[in-house]
Amino acid sequence: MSDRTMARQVLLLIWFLSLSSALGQVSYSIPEEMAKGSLVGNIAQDLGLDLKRLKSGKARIYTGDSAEYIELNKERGVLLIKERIDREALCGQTTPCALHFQIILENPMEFYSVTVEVTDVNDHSPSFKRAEIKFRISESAVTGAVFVLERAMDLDVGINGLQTYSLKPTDNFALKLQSQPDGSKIVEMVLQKPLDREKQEHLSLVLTAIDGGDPQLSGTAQIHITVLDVNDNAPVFTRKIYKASVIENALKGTLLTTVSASDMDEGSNGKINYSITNTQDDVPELFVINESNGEVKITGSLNYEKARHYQIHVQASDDGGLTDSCKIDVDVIDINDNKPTISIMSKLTILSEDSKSGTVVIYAECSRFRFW
Ligand SMILES: [Ca+2]
Ligand SMILES: [Ca+2]
Ligand SMILES: [Ca+2]
Ligand SMILES: [Ca+2]
Repeated sequence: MSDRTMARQVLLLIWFLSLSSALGQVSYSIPEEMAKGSLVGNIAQDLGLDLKRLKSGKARIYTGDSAEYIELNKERGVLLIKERIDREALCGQTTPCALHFQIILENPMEFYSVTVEVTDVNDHSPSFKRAEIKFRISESAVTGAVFVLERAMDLDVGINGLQTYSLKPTDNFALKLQSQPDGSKIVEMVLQKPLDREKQEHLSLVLTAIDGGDPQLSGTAQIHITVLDVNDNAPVFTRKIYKASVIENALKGTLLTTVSASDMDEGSNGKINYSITNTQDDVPELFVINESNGEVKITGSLNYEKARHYQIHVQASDDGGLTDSCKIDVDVIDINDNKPTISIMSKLTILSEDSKSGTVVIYAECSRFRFW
């Protein structure tokens, strides 16, 4: 930064007070972080002192107990940066930030008050203490539900300090900022669109904090949301009607068919139990279902002659009590398992010698037990 540019930035105020010794006051304004040796101000000119007087008066800076950031160059009659000034270290969030010191001369004793205002430079980005914020939110959370987010910090002040936030993406959540009396903001996100664990179990959002410097600086925090399951899906059978056929002499334990249902929920909300729900017939005695894998097996003796068809009603239920049902149409296949029986309907008790050829001796009916 050239001296001329510097001079333009310097705000100068001089008051001379009529005391026994000529007491004056001068103020400068400089940005923080100027390099060592940079010009603060032409103190000799601004106080109306010549360089000889500075030397003869052994002009020096008196800061009391505070650190000396600024030095007096008596040869040039100027104040220079002695130590880099960090406004944040010097004043924190206090504004304005200024250095106060005296310039003391002897023979005769004179002293002048000097105030150097240190203005802020946007040399800090807003930042979050935690780079990751985690939430576990139920998929049943209602629209309008509010979740408090973390605030960011920006060590700079004024326009260089934290100004606002943004949240992306905005598919499910919207950002809500609430201004506080102290100027800070409560940062929240509000559920806009219900979550659905079955569609998206994990969401990632980025919260960005932005300051008002030129150029703007920003800091981000990742928001990780795990969507917790609720039992909002019932089991669904792959088919409403299953068909099966079985020979009537099938052994106990023979696999008839396997039914299958699925449930989009997680854990016990999606764990399916199968059961046979017939109550009015002998299906429960003849068939059994494996409650976890849906295998339907023969557990009793079938008999084509007794029943040729069964309808098994099966229910799938999750641990939350949601259900679906299906039926199995079972055809029993006939096996030739009945020996013919002969019933003698009538017989002639006396067979005469002269019976004509062709006389019916025995009328027999041959039948198999059939029910048609
Ligand atoms: Ca700063
Ligand atoms: Ca800043
Ligand atoms: Ca379920
Ligand atoms: Ca669910």
